[in-house]
Amino acid sequence: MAKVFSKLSSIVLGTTLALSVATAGDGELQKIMKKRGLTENDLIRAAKTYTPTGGRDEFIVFSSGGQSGQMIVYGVPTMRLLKYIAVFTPEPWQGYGYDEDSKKVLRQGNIRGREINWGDTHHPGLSETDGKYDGKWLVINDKANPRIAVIDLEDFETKQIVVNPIFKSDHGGAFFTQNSDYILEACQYAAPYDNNYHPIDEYKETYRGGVTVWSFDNKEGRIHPEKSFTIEMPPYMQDLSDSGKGVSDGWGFTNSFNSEMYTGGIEVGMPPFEAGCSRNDTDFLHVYNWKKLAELAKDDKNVKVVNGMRIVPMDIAIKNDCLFLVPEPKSPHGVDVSPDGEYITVCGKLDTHASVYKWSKIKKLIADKKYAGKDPYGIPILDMKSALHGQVELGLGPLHNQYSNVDGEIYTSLYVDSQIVKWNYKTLKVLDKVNVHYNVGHLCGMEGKSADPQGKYIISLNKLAIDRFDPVGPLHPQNHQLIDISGKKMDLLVDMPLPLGEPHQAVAIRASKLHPKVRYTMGTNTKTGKPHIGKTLAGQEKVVRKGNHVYIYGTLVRSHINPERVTVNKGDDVTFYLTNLERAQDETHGFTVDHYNIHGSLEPGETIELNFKADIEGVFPYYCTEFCSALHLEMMGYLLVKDPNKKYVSAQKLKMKTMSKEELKAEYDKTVATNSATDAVIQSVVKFLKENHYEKHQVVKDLVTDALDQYGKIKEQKAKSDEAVKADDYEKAILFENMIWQYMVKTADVGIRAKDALVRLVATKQSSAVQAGERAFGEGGCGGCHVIGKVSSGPDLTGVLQRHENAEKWVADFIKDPASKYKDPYVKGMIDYFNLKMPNQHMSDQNIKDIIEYLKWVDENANLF
Ligand code: CUK
Ligand code: CUA
Repeated sequence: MAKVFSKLSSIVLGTTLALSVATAGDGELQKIMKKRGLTENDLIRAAKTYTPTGGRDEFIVFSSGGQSGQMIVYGVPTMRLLKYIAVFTPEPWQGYGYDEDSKKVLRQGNIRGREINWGDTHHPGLSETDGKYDGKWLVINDKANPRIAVIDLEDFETKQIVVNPIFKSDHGGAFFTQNSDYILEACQYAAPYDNNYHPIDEYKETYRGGVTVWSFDNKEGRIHPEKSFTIEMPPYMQDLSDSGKGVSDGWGFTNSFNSEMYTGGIEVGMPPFEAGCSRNDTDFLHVYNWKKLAELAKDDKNVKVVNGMRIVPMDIAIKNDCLFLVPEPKSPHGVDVSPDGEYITVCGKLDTHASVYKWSKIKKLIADKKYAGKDPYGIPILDMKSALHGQVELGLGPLHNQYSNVDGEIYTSLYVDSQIVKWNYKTLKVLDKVNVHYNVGHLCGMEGKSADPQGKYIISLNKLAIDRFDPVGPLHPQNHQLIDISGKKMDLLVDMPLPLGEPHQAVAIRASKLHPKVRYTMGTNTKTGKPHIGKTLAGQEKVVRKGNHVYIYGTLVRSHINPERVTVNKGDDVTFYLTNLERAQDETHGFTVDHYNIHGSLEPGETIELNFKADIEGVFPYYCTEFCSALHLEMMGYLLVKDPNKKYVSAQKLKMKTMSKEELKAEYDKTVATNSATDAVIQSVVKFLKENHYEKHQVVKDLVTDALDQYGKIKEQKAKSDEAVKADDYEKAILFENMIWQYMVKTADVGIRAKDALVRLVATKQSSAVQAGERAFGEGGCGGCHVIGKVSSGPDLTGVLQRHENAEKWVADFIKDPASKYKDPYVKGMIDYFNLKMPNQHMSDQNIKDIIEYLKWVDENANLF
């Protein structure tokens, strides 16, 4: 323990700003380039994406996780993975699907009573205000099991899953309307709305497509199924959709790829779907007035209800001028509305063109009731030519579009050509193309589908990785490629393999728009945001038995679980209510009972519920599964399950040698002495913090609150220790003194972090030369011998510029060529004292100049070290 203490005090006293990064001078850079075969362009690309440790990203991307049923969060431009968000699939790290409250969310996704534990996520959508991302909510669809999930961007947790009760699959969702009043979800594979069998020969009569318009409360972040409705549509296999915005707000646009209403049947001698679905030259873009339909749907007269879903039948929609069809080149895929809502670009997978429709033209055709005809269901068809602004030849397999901040600029993915095309949807001119690897699906622009696209980057969401990465077996990762679009030519910067599923669409938002919390109000059920019924505060821990059900109200805080022993009978139902008492940032605890297939993740302030039946007899350790502190391994306890019908014979007690009373007393004294020395260190930190008015800086204040929180627990332990001493039980007293030491270490740990942060804040501002100097000091290896504010294996450099005449030059010369001064009596004395010679670090003149600036800054702030 004494050793740990001395290490601790040296950390406290030696608090420095030293950095430790490898050196990289000019010559070094050339060497690395040669060795790694890098070009100058590679270096420029690296500089555009590399972010030094501690740096942040400008944009945050939410990518679908494809068949993983999850979402993937990463940063741009670094392409660093930040999180997987559990959505439709159990995810043990987050406890999702392993604790009761998250299970409730997951089970909202049951379909016809069946638990479904995966999803095929395709299209994430960010909530909008005036068509701009507001950073509040994230939604995503599941194509396989038609569902929409809502994720709260305050904590990145899934809060709601809503099943579409009439669709059998969905695809064209989830798309927010421009003020997030509704979320559009289009059907994919047409099927009967009810759950009954209908022969496929009755496809045209009984199979249906459609678009569900989910009512969303943007304040509360929940979908309200009872206020939602579905627009009945023909079984044309609706595909991608987009909601209008700006001038086209109130309308929705949905593609389709089987206006042939082909029904396949290889086994009965018919050509496969792929042939039959692309027989016609055109399919239909569905254009519908969801806003007007939402009003109509409120009246029971206008709806029929199937499986609880309010459906507006086609004839009602037609009668009220709310549903139209516009021909589009066959088997299209993406449809994307421009930032102002005036242009609607449709890409046909089988057509080399992109077709740009103009909203004002469509609107006029509707107003003038100028129809080119009607489909078999009586839906008016608008004339394609009259609705088009124009078509542009882009290349093979155009799929999806994104917009940038430049007026008219649009980016389109070419699946077959494996290219991205930059073009202008107003002038209909192609501007640039770049190759990607390989077979791109969606693109992700920075807020690129909002009313306020940011430009800067486009991410190519590639389907295949083929030869891009080290082989990992026949199943390859996906590949997201970051492209710089700030220049005239696009420039592919970097690849990122995604090893989780096949992401379809991703959406990006400025990081500055997100404000996630770091802790919950104590005892929160994070899935509801309300106080948890099992909320337990320190001192309230208890075990309650009700019949065969045992309820444990426990707490977790560094580094113990309370209670540490629980005994139940075989066959009992067991409920653990656990609360994480921490307030400190990032102090999550995990919890499991071995063998019982449960796991919880407790973020600071969170309460969770874990349920299981203690159906096997034995001894089951339980423990914290996050390495939360130095004593994390000790954060454990035992669940003992005994069979009430069994007689247990007690084992022979081993005679163990125990310590004498004198030995115990000596150990007690030693422990107390260590504690008071540790306390002195803490007090020195506290003094520093107070003198420098830590309370003026919120970041530091939070850290000090965390530290004092730990320190405040000492009093109670001290009372227990003193009580044990009074009762002559030194063994117990030592244990309580050890507990005190634990709290002190935790206090000091956070206290030092607070001090470091405060030094940064109160020191005079560093000029760029000082910063460069500090970096050079660290990277040049100076910190190996010199610790600012402390004599280490070399002299303290505080005040070094006062120690010599014409000191700036003296120090500069010395760094440049130390050997030239080895004979200088002062230097010689130092060499003898430290038994070390200052080595030549081959610093550039610029580095040396900067270091001198840094040393001046050190002197200015000498009182802080
Ligand atoms: S889809 Cu996958 S590449 Cu579901 Cu948006 Cu086009
Ligand atoms: Cu808490 Cu490990």
